Amino acid sequence: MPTVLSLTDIRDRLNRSKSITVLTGAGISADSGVPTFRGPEGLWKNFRPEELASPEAFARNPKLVWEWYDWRRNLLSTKSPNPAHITLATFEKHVENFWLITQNVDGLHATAGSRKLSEIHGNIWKVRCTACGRISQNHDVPIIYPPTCKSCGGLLRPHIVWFGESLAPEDLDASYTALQTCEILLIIGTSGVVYPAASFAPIAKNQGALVVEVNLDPTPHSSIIDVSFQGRAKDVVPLLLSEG
Ligand code: BV8
Ligand code: ZN
Repeated sequence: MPTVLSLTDIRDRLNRSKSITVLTGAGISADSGVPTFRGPEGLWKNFRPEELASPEAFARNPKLVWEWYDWRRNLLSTKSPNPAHITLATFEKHVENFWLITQNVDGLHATAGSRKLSEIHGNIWKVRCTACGRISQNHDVPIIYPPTCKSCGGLLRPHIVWFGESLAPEDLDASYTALQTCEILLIIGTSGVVYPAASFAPIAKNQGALVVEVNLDPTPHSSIIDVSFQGRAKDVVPLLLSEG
């Protein structure tokens, strides 16, 4: 009979743990008013991912892809971190080995103060030159199309990992190290359908980590999750990571 661990049990274990890895998805930013991808109000409801978040789409129609990202940047420019982001940024200071892996491109973890962080799908406020590869911050709202590189005049693209593109090796290395060494993996607000992030829970589980999930609904991970808390990230995360 699996032991039933209460929120207090998990909070105490998180407070005592020397090595914690956290994986977040769009659900943690939903409480900041940022639309998720696959929910009823999801971003993808009007488009198929391949239509916009892919190198083929950008090659075919860069203006359309930039219009979609410009719309998202405009929306995000009015959003702020919520208590879940802020709690994680504070908590990282109290743990010997802490790493936060986010699939989100909204930049809200960095804004909240998280520094031990891998933005494995990139960041919507960074652009990359398609000609010379230079990466820079760009907060222009709206974007004046076509956005061009200050160094070489090349066309800029969002510095985001699109479907069919590889993740940055340094982000994968940092993520795998964190997953293979953590005592606890805390998964917050992800539907667990996008790879390679969808393979992260089994990696931690296989090396003996306790896997805890916070989500509104059950997910494909739920079969290997040790403890699942059903609720909003902004409510549950501060309870789990409070000093107690
Ligand atoms: C790669 C940038 C290979 C875009 C994104 C078949 C099998 C295995 C793999 C594949 C396959 N077919 C294709 C692939 C590969 C593909 C993939 O996984 N496809 C999926 C759809 C099957 N993966 C890739 O292409 C990756 N690259 O594999 O490279 C390769 C190798 C060598 C050489 C070349 C290539 C790249 C993946 C990255 C794609 N980019 N984002 C953009 O954002 O503009 S992915 C996109 O989905 C977002 O980044 C998002 O973060 C991510 C995951 O979504 P979630 O974060 O989980 O969000 P979602 O809306 O789905 O879920 C929200 C959850 O929160 C829900 O569970 C909900 O219940 C919950 N929630 C809601 N509100 C709350 C809440 N929880 C708590 N509180 C709340 N308030
Ligand atoms: Zn350039």
